[in-house]
This record gives sequence, C-alpha cells and structure tokens, in this order.
Amino acid sequence: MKYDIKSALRLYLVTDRPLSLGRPLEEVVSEAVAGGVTMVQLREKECPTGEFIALARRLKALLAPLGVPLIINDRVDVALAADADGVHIGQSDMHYEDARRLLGRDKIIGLSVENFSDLERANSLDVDYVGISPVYGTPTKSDTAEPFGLEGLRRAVALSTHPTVAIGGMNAQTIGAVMATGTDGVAVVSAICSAPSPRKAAEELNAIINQQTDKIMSWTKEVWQKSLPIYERIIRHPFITELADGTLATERFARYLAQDEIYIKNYGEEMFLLADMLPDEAMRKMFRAYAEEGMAAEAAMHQMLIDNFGIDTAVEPSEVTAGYMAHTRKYINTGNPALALAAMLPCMWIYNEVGLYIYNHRNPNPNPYSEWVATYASEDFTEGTRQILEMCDRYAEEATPEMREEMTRAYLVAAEYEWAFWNWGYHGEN
Ligand code: TZP
Ligand code: MG
Repeated sequence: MKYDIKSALRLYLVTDRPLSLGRPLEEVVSEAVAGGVTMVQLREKECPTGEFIALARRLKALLAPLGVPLIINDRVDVALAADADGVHIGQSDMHYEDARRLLGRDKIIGLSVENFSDLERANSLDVDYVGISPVYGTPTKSDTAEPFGLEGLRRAVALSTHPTVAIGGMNAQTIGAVMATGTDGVAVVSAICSAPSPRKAAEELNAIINQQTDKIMSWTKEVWQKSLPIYERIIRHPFITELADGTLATERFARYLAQDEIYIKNYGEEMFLLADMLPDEAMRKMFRAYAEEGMAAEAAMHQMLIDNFGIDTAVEPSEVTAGYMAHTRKYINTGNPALALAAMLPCMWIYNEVGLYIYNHRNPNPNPYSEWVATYASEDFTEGTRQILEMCDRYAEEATPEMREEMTRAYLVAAEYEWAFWNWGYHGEN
C-alpha cells in the first residue's frame, strides 16, 4: 500500500450529497481537502452504478495528484472500475475475504465494527483499519447500532490490533475528547458536508486534532498544505501535462530550458552563499556537497537536452526569471539561513514532487523529456530534498512565530514563481 494509513485516517471525510446543500460534490471535496482532510470516502446510497463510477473517477482525478486516498463505500466493483485506493465495508456488506481477493493486497480495506464481538473478529482479519461505528448517535445514518460512547471507544481503541477511526457525531465539539482516546482519526460527514464553508470546517477540525495530538504541524507540512492550490495549478499546467506525455513542443521546452540555464547558474551561486551562513562546519560541508552534486547532475541533464534539441541558450533573463532570482537573492541577503532556505526550497521540493508525480503517472514509453523527469525523480534528488526539508523544520521549530510566518511567505512567493516559470516557458509571456 502506498499510503501511511494512520496519517490518512486523521481527518477522514465521508461524503453525502443530500447533505451537501446542493453544492457539487467536487466542490465540497476539494474545499475539504484544501482545509486539511487526509482521506475521502465516496458514499452513495441511491446512485446508479454508471454514475457512481463516473463520480469516483472524477474524485480520483482530483485527489490522486494531491496524495489523498479515495475509498469507495461498500462497492468493490465501483472501486475496481475507477481504480480507487480501496473500499470501506460494513458488517452486512461483502465479506472481507472476498473483497480482499477481488481487490488484491495493495488496496486499502476498512471495516466498520459495531460492537466488541465485531471488533474481535476484525482483529483476526487482515483489514487495514476499522471504523468504530457509531461513537455517538447521529441523524446522518438511520440504521446505526448502539453507540460506543467515549468510554466504549477508548476500550475499542485499546483492544483493536488495527488502526482505528471514530465515526458518528464527529464535530468541533466532540473530536477533542475523541482524539484523546488514542484513536488514529475521525470520520466526518455532516460537520464538513453541511458546513457553510467545508474548507473552514475542515481547517477548524484539523486544528483541534493537531492540538489534541500535541503535534505542532511541522513547518514543511504546513507550508505544503498552504501551497497545495499552487502545486495543483502546476501539475495541471499544459507545460507539465504535455511534458509528461511527451507532446510538449520543442520550442516551448527550449524556451523554458534556456531560462532555466540562467536560473540554475544563479541558484548554484546562492546555494554556496547559503552554505556559508550555516552555523557549523559539518552542516556547511554537507550542504556544499549536496549543492555540488545536485548542480552537476542538473547541469549534465541540461547539457544533454541542449545538445539533443539544439537549444540556443544565449538569451536574456525573462521578467519571470529576473523576478524569481531577485526574490531568492533578497532572502539570501538577509543573512538568515532559515529565510534563505525557505525561499530556495520550492526549486528543489516542487521539482522533486513534480518529477515523482510524472514518473509515477507517465506513459511507460520513453519520451524526449524522460531524462528531465528521471533527474528530478531520482533517489539522489529525493534524498537531498528530504535532507533540506529536515533542515527547514529544525530551523522552523526554533523560529519565533513571526520568523516562521516570514519563512512561509518566502516559500509561497517562490512557489508562485515556479508556476510562472513553467507558464513562461509555455507561452513566452509574463
Ligand atoms: N456510519 C456510522 S455513523 C455514520 C456513518 C456513515 C454517519 C456519521 O455522520 P455524521 O454526520 O458525521 O455524524
Ligand atoms: Mg455499507
């Protein structure tokens, strides 16, 4: 399974179209995810099969790029047809063994348990998580069993050998105490689907969960969450989608790469300036080595593509390139390594994520841009990025709230420049 199930269970949205105040499901789901929902279950009780599958496909297209798993309630056939990430089954649905046989080992299977004997039986099964259902009475589902209550939930969590999620009556008033039982997450229907702003509702629930789990969200997690709309625009940009399927016009790629040549030379210099700001020699050494190796790999890939495509790199920096370079330089000039790292980070992190995204979704046939993708999806680049992310989080932990916010601003503006950079490559305008 490609997802960490416990983190996915934290804030689990279960959809309900009749409760969504007439808004399209995609709108509710994308807002909820922007607010911090970590997994989505498509639950349809009246939907004709064809429509159900179409809906599942649309949600999958929306969620997969964001790394949010999509689970289908009850219907193994729909999950298979739409290649969803798994199913959630109840006690009277298809038996676990049959569902597993049909879905295979890689899909997520969640099972609702309505009492302690269900729970014991679930312990002997290889399910990926159990839903403790319901914790509180709820008008959302009419045929629920006797509620577990908070004490029942606490016992169930202790007895379960599987990750658990609490469902039934989860809202801003209840989930603090619910999370304190040690459950891995909460599954929410009406508190998000019927909220005037599903996004704000999810944000509020998310904040309570964070508080309760006593984990201040790491800065990198927080900033990634905040930059998701930008990231989404990037991976849907025709530059990226066409690069992924190999149809991107050479002229557009060449325009981008010539600018990237300018950008990378400056970036390399700035990496060394940044290394000099670091507080101890070991860190400076590690950073310089990373900068040298990373830059060499990129330079080699660039040169290969320049030669292959016959790209003319004798160009002036575009407004976007100049603006981006001025942005990172401004933060380098503060002399503050936390701010400088935050401004420099998108150029590694977003490239790595985009590289991995294309790599994992690409058409397997080589295309003219395979080398570009391979560089940014490589293990070395991924590992280097991970180290820089750790460094950022260490700085952010010690930063004042104001400094942390300034790091976030530095990051977000740079992330916008990443989008603009590819956009300029594509259109040749600002
Ligand atoms: N399964 C058990 S309770 C329930 C489901 C689907 C509904 C929970 O809805 P709400 O609105 O979050 O209480
Ligand atoms: Mg069911």
